[in-house]
Amino acid sequence: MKEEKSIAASVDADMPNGTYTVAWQTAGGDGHVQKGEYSFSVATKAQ
Ligand SMILES: [Cu+2]
Repeated sequence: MKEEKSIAASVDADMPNGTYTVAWQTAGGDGHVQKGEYSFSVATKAQ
């Protein structure tokens, strides 16, 4: 059975519009480094 886990991080509530890249790194149960990155955009009208 695959065990699902998650990581959460908070960000500022009023981030300026733009594209942000999240670079994450952690280790698996056997100590091997796991890492990756993804991007997301903030685009609110009231700025
Ligand atoms: Cu491994």
